Amino acid sequence: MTNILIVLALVLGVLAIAQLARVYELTSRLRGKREEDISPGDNRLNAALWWVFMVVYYIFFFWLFFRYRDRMLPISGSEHGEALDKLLNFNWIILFIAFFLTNTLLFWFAGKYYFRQGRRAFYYPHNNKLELLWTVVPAAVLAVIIIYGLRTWNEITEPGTGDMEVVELYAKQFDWTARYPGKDGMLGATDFRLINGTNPLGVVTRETVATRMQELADELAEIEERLANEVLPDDQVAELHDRTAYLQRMRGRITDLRTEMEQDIAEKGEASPYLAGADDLVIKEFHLPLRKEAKLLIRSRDVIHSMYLPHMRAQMNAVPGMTTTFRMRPTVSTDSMRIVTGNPEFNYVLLCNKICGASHYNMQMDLVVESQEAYDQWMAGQTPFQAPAGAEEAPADEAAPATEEGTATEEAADAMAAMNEN
Ligand SMILES: [Cu+2]
Repeated sequence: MTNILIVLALVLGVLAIAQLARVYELTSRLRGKREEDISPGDNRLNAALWWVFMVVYYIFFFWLFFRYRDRMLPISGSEHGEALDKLLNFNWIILFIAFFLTNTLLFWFAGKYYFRQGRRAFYYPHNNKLELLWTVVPAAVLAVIIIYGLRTWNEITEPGTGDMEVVELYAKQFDWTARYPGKDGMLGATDFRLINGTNPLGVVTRETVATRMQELADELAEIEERLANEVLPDDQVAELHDRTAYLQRMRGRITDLRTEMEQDIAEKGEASPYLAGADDLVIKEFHLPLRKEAKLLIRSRDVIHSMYLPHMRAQMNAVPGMTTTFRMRPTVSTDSMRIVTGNPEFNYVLLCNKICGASHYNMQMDLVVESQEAYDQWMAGQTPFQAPAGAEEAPADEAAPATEEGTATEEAADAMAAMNEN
């Protein structure tokens, strides 16, 4: 109700102003004054208003600047972030100078050189010195900004050496998953064809390959049975045949993948990435040790996302089909940042910074930066992707243990053979 009243008041207000303007116009016409006649008083008033506008504009600018200062990001939580902040502040100083210089000139000229009867404009068509000045100075300033920016960027994106904490950040619509290399310090190979409910990142191990084969075989057998025993409408039969063809293609590709895997294992032995996946940690938590260099490997399952850690001043696109990287060294722990910001609830947050779909806004994960000891303790409490043989809880129920792999494959082959006869 109040809203309707406000809208009504606004509409009536606009109408009243329009009517007043009309009355003013009519009275001036009655007084024999033409609409386009502008008195020297009008000109003086407008010129003075330019000055007033400038002052109000600057006051408002500073008010906004100080009023919303606390909404800015706190100090950087990472080493390279300090260099980036310095670069940004340097740019701000230049921007402020250019802003005040150009705006003051704009208002000054408009306020000072207004129209006066009988006063002729000064004819000043060209000045080489001035042209040179306003070309060379901005060019030099831009060159400094670009060189300084490139140098900072090169330092940030250097590959880095020495001991680094490797973490994979996997983006999909609409969440993040982290993967740690586990005890062997090596991330396992991945393939998107192996993605299923228990293997969200498609980690390739002998077990996950066997599981996926079994899944395909099961579905093929189920379709086979339906086609044999049920009376179905034609379009559904066609659909099931399409599905069968797809599943068979998929099985062929995973068979290729298995061959590739076995060859790699035969060549490299323990160093093969296909043997490194079982102890990986695939988790919905993101921790980093304080002051240790971290190498983030960023991947995406579906569309382009962006790994964004605003408090760390870190951002990198997550592009399907490739791995992008970002190297950084956290220098402020979560606990310290809570003191710095005066917010006991503060958490570093990993956001998606590409509009990637309907729930993009909610695609986030907390980052905990803690001491090496706390980090090691947290890490020790995590369950590997595939619990070692003999462990109580197997993360993937259907995953056939390595020893039974032969059986699973045989079953799959049987099912396929049955399908192929169709
Ligand atoms: Cu996203």
